Amino acid sequence: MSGVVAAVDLGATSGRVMLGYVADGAVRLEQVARFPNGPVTAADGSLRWDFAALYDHILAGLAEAVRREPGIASIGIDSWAVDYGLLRGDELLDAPFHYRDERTAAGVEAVHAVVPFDELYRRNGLQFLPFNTLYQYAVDAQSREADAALLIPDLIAFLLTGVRVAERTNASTTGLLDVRTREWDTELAQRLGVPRSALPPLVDPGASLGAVRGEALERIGAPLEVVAVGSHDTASAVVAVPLASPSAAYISCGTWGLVGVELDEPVVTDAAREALFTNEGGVDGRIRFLHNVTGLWLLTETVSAWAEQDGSPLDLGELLDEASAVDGEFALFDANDPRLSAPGDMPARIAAVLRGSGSSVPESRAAFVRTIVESIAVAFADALTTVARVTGRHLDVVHIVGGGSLNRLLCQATADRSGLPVLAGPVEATALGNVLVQARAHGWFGPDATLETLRAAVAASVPLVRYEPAPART
Ligand code: LRH
Repeated sequence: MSGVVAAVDLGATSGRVMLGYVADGAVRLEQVARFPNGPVTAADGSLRWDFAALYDHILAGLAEAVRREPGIASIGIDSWAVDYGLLRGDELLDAPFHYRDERTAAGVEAVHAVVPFDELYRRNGLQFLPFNTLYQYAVDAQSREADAALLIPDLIAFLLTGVRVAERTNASTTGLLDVRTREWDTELAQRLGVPRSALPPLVDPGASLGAVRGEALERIGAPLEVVAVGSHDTASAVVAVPLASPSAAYISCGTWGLVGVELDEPVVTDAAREALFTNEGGVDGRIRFLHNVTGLWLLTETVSAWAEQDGSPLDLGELLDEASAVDGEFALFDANDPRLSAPGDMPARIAAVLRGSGSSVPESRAAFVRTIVESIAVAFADALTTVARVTGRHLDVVHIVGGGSLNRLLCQATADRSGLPVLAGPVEATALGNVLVQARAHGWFGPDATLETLRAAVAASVPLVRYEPAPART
């Protein structure tokens, strides 16, 4: 069976509108629009998203999608996790905060004073990340005045359809979802003073949310149905990882590198908590048992700081080629050092982290890039060792999907440092997962399609690049 859907896929550095064509068990994407995204500093100094611009790009992209392909069956929306918009009446109160805004430090203290972290982990299964939504609510006075808090994809779905829901995979990143029942933990919310308005009715990927209406309908030009997908981008990406067995791990590599495996049940042991592993909700009730590694953020921020110094753009591809040619010992740093998480002069910060640990700072830009890539690969390899230890799984391959799958240096370094073969691709895993969940909801994969059916479609449609690990270093 065949058809076409539209995917709105928003990452922390860029957004896309794609058409997804499904026919005979295979899938193909066509990019309709791509637009920049990123933190903006508001007049009060806070770090926010330029949501008005983002929404405008989405409407323009969807209008173009309809113009190119009038037969679109539905729209699905996914984005980065944890961030939300507040509504009063039907109005957005303010531009949503960016999760890298530093206000959350006070939120962490406030939450842990009421519910200690080990109890939180047993309830919500989330690794500690200072920006998890519950910490943001704790310092967001406006959230008490709002009559709804909607995560970014749910907010967009609301603006399109008027329907207020919380899609479950992304809701799992708020910290307020019970890791076992996958329902809101209302008792936890009450203890933390989170208003009920922040807990809209939950829906699962595949649910129909209704048709585009009002001003959005005028802009888009067709009353398209909005279908919930794995609206957390990582959940959609994991749908499109062609995992062949439980021994396969994945790294969804974009701004972040999300390193983990798929499980049927959560693991909330002391070992998992201490290893900083999270149990996020996947599509079809699966668990995304993974660790957040600071990923390409380190590279993109470095390159943009250099471009600013030079007053002209830099070609990352060229820099990576030069970095591949650098030999010898590479200085390494902890990619997850919290000093590297806010936007700013990344080369200076990495240099400070290197010096602080007694390492020398590479002199050339090529060597600096090599140090970044190797440091990310070391963090990936460590997370793979840990996931094998904590789950008791033997791993025999790691898939890298997302933008990082095109970074040959990173893929090879990950293979070398983990000792596992790397299968790279698809690059657009997130949009593919978004498209495939919609397609399944329309019945295009038959009545009994599982995630394995969808992954078989990816395997049949996208060539993967294999990187063998180099013989172990001595
Ligand atoms: C990746 C991602 C990740 C979250 C972070 C906020 O885009 O959604 O899974 O931890 O952004």
